[in-house]
Amino acid sequence: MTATDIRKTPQPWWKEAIIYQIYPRSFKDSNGDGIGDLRGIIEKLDYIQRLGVDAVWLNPIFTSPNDDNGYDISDYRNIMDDFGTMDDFDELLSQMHDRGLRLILDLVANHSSDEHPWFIESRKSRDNPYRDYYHWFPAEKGVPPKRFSFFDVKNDAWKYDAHTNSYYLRYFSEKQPDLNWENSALRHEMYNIMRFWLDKGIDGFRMDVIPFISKDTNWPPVQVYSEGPSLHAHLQEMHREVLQHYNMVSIAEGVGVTPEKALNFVDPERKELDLLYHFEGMDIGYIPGAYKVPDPEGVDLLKFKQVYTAWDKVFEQRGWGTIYLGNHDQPRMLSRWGNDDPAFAKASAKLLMTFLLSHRATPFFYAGDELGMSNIRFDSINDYRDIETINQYERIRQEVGDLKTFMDNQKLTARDNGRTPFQWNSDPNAGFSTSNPWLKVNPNYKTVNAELQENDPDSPLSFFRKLVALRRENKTLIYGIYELVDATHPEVYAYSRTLENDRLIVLLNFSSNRTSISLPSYVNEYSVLINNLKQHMRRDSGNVHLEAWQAVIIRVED
Ligand code: TEU
Ligand code: CA
Repeated sequence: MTATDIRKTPQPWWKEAIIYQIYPRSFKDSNGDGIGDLRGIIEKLDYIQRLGVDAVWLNPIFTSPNDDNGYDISDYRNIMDDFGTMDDFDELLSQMHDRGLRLILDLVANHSSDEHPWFIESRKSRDNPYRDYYHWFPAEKGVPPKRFSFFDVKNDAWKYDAHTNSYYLRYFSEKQPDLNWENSALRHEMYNIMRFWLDKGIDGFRMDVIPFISKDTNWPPVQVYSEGPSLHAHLQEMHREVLQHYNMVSIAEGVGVTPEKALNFVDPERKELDLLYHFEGMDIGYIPGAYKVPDPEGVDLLKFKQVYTAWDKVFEQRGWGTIYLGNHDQPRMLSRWGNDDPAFAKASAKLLMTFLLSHRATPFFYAGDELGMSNIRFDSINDYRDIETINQYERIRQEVGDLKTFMDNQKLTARDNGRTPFQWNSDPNAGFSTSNPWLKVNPNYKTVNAELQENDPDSPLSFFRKLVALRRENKTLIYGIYELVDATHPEVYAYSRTLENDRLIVLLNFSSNRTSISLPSYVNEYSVLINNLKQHMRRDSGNVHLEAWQAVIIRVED
């Protein structure tokens, strides 16, 4: 897309937006039950607005038994008791809109809770009208063909249900039965649920594991779950029936989607979805094929550069990208990709923000990362609340595996590391709650919290606000062509962003060592737009010298 294209055709709001993700359970507890809630978010809307972000993505807020913290929905048209009431929701939405903030909800359409009325009916008998809302396999036909479950203790996605002598499919927990999208009646139920929330005025949906919704019900052996036979037919029907009728953004959680397949979801010509976020970056630094085992070699920056460069290329002509380094399924980005040692935490937190806000992609920024929140590194399995960790622990225990190594690995990789309560201030429970929180607070909250950083010009929080303003003031950071600089440098990730005759270069030293890199030959003079350290970036002839975790964006001057 050229600069004239951008000027000529008004771009959708979500291309220029920064989307702030809030895990409601951990953001702010307003009624002292130790669980975050909608009124807590309302209390903090001024804070959110002052960040300068444009939209908020809330993880599921719907009625749920919370087997998987809301990703198991038992009533799609009601608010989870823990989080408040529909009146609270209406108040939140209207106050967000008053502040110019958009609201994106989390649509969990691949599966429901087993406590949803549909499933309660479906499991009653083989001829129940709701039977085909789910995937059942009659046991007299033998054992169903292998399907993998992320959360099952034996990774077996078929769960036997004696009442009708059948198995039901669930890629996740046994309380999350997969919905049958090959059944048109179910699809239209889901479209009505989407209209219900869109008619209330929400601004979009993040769609949970949406690539998985289509299944070949002959159950052939498959390795890839994100390319079911009718997947794109379903998404095109969803677009026709619902999405095209609203000014909204549709975002695929692109689990299993490769760069080659991404445009099948978000090429505007296909009239399916708008955005997709991928997982390829999230595999870096883990041993391939093992369950979240950190690579002793750590993060391979060359691989990291290759992945994010490849994903920028996907959207060079059509579609639009997204970028993230943390969310509720990932450990804290500071601990995973930066260095949370106090000597480097501040600099590396700011460097990671600079990475996220300087790509040609919509940034998804996870609440707490603006403070440099880091992994809590639980010692005991009893501290964990995440079904994924708990069931994996049980699997290894049953296999008489190495639980100590598993627990050590979870200190870097567990999802609960990214779900600890938001650190507001140095009051008890970091000001998140007046009573014991549902998940322990990181003990570093006395030194890492929003109140301490609010008026500190050198804090990660202040730096984030500066970056948000910089991105807004420089369309080159949003729309500029991306080009990798020095692909082989082992410590520095550098890339240029060019829009017409404006050229910026982003220089990120992803290491705890001082290093240097030669600037492209076309650089003579430059001005510094932002630097995460007080120290200037030293230059001698064609080289620049970067301190540990130093992040600098320069403008090339003629
Ligand atoms: O995640 C889908 C998914 O693939 C992740 O569960 C990830 O692969 C897993 O966490 C391994 O790290 C979505 C939601 O984001 C996640 O929170 C839910 O647990 C899951 O779907 C089921 O709804
Ligand atoms: Ca609460």
